[in-house]
Amino acid sequence: MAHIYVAFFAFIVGALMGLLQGLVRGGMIELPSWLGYYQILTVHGVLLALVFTTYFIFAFLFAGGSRTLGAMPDGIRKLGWIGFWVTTIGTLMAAVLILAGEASVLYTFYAPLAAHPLYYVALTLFVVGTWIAGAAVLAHYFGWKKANKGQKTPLFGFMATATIILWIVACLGVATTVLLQMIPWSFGLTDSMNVLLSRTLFWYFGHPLVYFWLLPAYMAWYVCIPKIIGGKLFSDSLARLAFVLFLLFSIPVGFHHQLMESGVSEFWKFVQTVLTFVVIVPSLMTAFSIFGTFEQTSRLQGGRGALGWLGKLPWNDVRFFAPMMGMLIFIPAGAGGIINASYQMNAVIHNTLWVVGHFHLTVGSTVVLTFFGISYWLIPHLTGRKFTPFLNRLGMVQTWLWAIGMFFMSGAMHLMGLLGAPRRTAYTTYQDHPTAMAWFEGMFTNYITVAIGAVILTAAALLMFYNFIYMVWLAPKGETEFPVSEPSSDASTTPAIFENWKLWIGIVALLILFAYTIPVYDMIVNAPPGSPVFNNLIK
Ligand code: HAS
Repeated sequence: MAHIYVAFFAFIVGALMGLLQGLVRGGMIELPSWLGYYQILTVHGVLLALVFTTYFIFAFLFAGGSRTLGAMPDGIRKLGWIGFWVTTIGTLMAAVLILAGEASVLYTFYAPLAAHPLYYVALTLFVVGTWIAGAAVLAHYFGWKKANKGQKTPLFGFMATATIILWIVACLGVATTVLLQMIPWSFGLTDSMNVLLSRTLFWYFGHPLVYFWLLPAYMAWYVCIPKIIGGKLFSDSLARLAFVLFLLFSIPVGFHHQLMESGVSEFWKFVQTVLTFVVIVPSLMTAFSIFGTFEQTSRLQGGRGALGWLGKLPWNDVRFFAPMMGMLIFIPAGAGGIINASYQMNAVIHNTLWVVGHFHLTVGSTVVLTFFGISYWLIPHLTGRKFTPFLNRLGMVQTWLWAIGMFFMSGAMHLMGLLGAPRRTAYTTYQDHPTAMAWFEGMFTNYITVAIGAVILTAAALLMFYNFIYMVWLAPKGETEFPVSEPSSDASTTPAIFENWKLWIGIVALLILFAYTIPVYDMIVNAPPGSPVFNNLIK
């Protein structure tokens, strides 16, 4: 619950900043002089994409671990608390600096934009805190494994372990650039830095970061949804294989965020693009598994014909409906990702609003709607309250509002991006504001449409925040189930090799060395003159 409190507090502040941004870009309001556009964009991105997600994920992993592996031993629980406090100190420091206007560097904090040096210390604490909390998740799982030698581990624990290993390996990149480049540079110990290397280390982390968000949503799809719809998971082995593939292939692909970066040779971009297309496969396997689960379950309940089984799904149960809406949205969102990863098409969409549309569909809809769906049973489960029909109705309305708001906002962002609307700009730097706005005048290619979507989304966010308050303090006392599905028939035949973590970590290391050693060596040896500090650039 401690994680959930921080998550939802960050959520509501971050969401309100999103509203301000939509209205500013729609030309409907002007920010007061003491509040910068990049400052609110940074608050929005950091609070929603980093703080809300990370805290929610740890809440889910800890709760699910206790549910499936047994109560956490005291020592491990203490480790979890230490992780929580270190992360929270980092979060508070970062929040104060952003609000003070000392770190308006957006959630990607690209050099040569510079924040206050303490901001990088705050980020370090954030990452170290999550590592400590992650160590607690791993210790719980490996403790269970030791005590139950030879037995197959519960699927939830297996998936949580893959997610945390992915996170720890991914963070090595961002930790390297922050500790070795940004901290010395921002404290004035070095007077320039290798920006290309820093961006490369960031994206080594930045892409697996999106799977750190996605995998817990997939855990709910694989482990909880089958139970909610009254069935069993289609295949235990297929689910484990998908997570192993994510672990292997989600890291050596960061160059697909740098396809337009001149300092990386086309060969290495090609290699990492191929690997990007490999990491699409486990998502396609997931789609297959989920369809399989839906169809198998519904047919057992009497669903007939090619599509008749659809009618058997519990459409009016928000615990199913919210994640299901996320799944549906992931179909176009994933297709958008495949477009982004295709070199020539990336040249069309890179640095445009299309990318912002893409991540509002992926993390902002697929992942977040799934997290809302989880909240509707996880929070009452933890607070000892009931999942009431009233809460279900509120949840259904909230899900529809979120999906409709996102349709307008993200739809308009995609179209405007295709027409060349740039991302991340308040139009103050390179064109007269009204002239720039006049480029986009269509019904769906308009900043007004983005703003309308943002207003509907804010209504959805406020309702979600009310639902959170209801679930914590107002709902009647009682019990709510933490749904965990039984594995279906093939569970006993799940190959033992999936539990061989040393093997998977070894392969991860080899793939990373293959994809990064030569290009990183090139960047260091042929480094261009370093970039000076531009800390006044965006104030
Ligand atoms: Fe992405 C940029 C490529 C997935 C997030 N991405 C971003 C950024 C973010 C982000 C935040 O190649 C911006 C970063 C920045 O600030 O600059 N992305 C991909 C690819 C995938 C992908 C290939 N992205 C995600 C996910 C994210 C996310 C997931 C967050 C959670 N992305 C890119 C690229 C860029 C990029 C380039 C850089 C662009 C640039 O130039 O700057 C793939 O993983 C997508 C695979 C997904 C699928 C969909 C499978 C569908 C499923 C649902 C099935 C539905 C069912 C329901 C079962 C193939 C699993 C049926 C139900 C019934 C009832 C019918």
